[in-house]
Parts: sequence; C-alpha cells; structure tokens
Amino acid sequence: MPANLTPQYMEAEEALQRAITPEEKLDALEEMLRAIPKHKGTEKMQADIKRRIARLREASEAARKKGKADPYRVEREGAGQVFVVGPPNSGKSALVGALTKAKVVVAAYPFATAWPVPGMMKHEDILIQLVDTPPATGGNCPPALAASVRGGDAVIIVVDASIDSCLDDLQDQLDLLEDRRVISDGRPCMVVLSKMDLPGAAGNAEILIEAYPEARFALVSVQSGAGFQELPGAVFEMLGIIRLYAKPPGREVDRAAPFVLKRGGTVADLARAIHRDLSRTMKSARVWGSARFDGQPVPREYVLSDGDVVEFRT
Ligand SMILES: Nc1nc2c(ncn2[C@@H]2O[C@H](COP(=O)(O)OP(=O)(O)O)[C@@H](O)[C@H]2O)c(=O)[nH]1
Ligand SMILES: [Mg+2]
Repeated sequence: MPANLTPQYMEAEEALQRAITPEEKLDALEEMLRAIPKHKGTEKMQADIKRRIARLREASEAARKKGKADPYRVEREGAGQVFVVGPPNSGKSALVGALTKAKVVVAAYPFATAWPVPGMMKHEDILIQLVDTPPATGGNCPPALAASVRGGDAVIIVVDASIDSCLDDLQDQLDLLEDRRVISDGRPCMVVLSKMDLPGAAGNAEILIEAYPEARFALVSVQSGAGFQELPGAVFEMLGIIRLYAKPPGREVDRAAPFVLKRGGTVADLARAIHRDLSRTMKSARVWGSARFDGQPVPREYVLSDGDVVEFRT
C-alpha cells in the first residue's frame, strides 16, 4: 500500500465498503479519485479506481436503457424496503435526506420530488432501504405509485404537525392507503409527525396521538434533529425482522454481515437463507444468545431471536 493516503481518501474507501446502491458506490469511488495523492506511487490505484467508475457508469446506463418500464418501481436492497409517503411539503424528502445519503430534493414548493428516490438507512449493523416518493393525496395518487408502495415491506406516513390541516391530512393518507390496499394487506405502518420545531406542532401532535391510539407515532424535526436517534430502531421494530449471525464450527462468529429473517424464523429458515442446500445437509445446530445456555443444541424448528449466533454442523 503506497504511503501518503489522506484521511479523506481513507474515509471515502470506508464509504465504499458501506455502499450498497450503485449510486453510493459511484459517489465513494469519485471521492476516492479526488482525494488520492497524485504521484507515481498511486498511478496503478488511480487507474483501478477509474476503471471501476467506468464500469459502474456503463452498468447504470445499460440499466437505464433497459428499464424504460416503470419509473415508480424501486429495486429493493438491504434488510427491508420502507416507502415514505405523504401529502406535498410534509417533509418526506427532508426525512429521507436526514437518514440516508440519498440525493433528495428538499424544497419549499410542492411536487419537487417527481419520482421515488431510494436511500439506505443504517440501524446498528444493518441497512434498511427508505424510499422517498412524490406526494400523494386521496385526490391525486398515480396508480403506479400505489403499486410500487405495495411492493414494499412497510410504510412511513409523513404529516406536517405544524399546520392546521394535520388531522385531516393524516386521515386522508390512511384512507388512501386503505383504499389502495397498502395497509389493509397488513403491511406495517408508522406515522412520522414532522416539523416539531415549529409553533403549534407539539399541541397538534398531542391531539393526533390521542385521536389514533392504535397508530405508531414518531415525532421529528429536521431543523433541531429531534427524534432522529430513535427512528432507525423504531423502523427496525416495525419491520418485524431479526438479525442472526452464522458461526462455522470451531471458528469465530462472522459479525460482518448478519442474516435477516422475519420474526418467528427458525433454525431451518436460517439454514435456507445461508445456502439453498444447508437446510438439507445440516446435521445439528447450536445457539448462543436466546438459548438457555451458550452453545445449546437446538432442533431445526427452534425459533430464533434477534442477535442469536448459530453454529451449523453438516
Ligand atoms: N421547520 C422545519 N421545516 C422543515 C422540516 N422538514 C422539512 N421542512 C421544510 O418543509 C419544506 C418541504 O420539505 P420537503 O422535505 O421537500 O417536503 P416533501 O414535499 O414532503 O418532500 C421545505 O421547505 C423544508 O425545508 C422540519 O423538520 N422543520
Ligand atoms: Mg419531496
């Protein structure tokens, strides 16, 4: 490794390792190219970075040409796909922008967001996809947008808590999502009340929460940063997923890339997620975490918990 790599370069390289979407990878690679010291010792690295950038650009160009299909469709990535919906100007883009590195457009005028824009939100050691969307109301919602949202795992409704219409706005969103069979299908849903820094928002939030005792609420302000610490955990909770870590026999557990299952997932489900054949070839499994004692042998039907470490023997 040639010397003199700057902290900016190292940071960009780390960002590349975390990057999931092609856009994030491209961003990181371009930053690496900018930050790399330009001298003889790094020529090979520079060429390598340029090659990777070119390849990514080609791939995304090809995808664009092929995917004339449906501009509302968003390819799912990460541990779950959550659509962020709501009326114009409610703060959807600001929310997605604050939680991910997605290049969203935040604007004081309505309909600034024309198409869904995905970004990856970090929750501890996993990434959850948030999708910013164009505004939709009961009176104006493209069918293709509703279809796209139905493809996701969960929904966040963003309502501006600082305006007088917030109660009507929330009811309109709930009716719309019900009508388009987004939440009537049992898809989990959370209401994010935005702009909590503005006058009147706190009082309105109280009224909203009282009016919908069954609903899941989160209160945030992009301005003050309030509520953002807790949000990734609440979204993870809403998705109803668990993280599992595989441990090869006699070796250290691999913590780098947890497997994700729906809550209620069993040892057999995890085996299938790791490798198509493993659920057939596995002879026994041991669990660290939720089991009564560390390394306890468990049957295939054993229901796993978030954070469990599982060792398979074949
Ligand atoms: N004061 C305040 N303004 C916000 C907040 N979130 C968004 N905004 C503003 O509200 C407007 C609309 O935001 P945007 O995210 O584009 O809304 P969208 O149409 O739902 O995507 C912009 O002018 C934002 O700056 C917030 O938490 N506090
Ligand atoms: Mg927007």
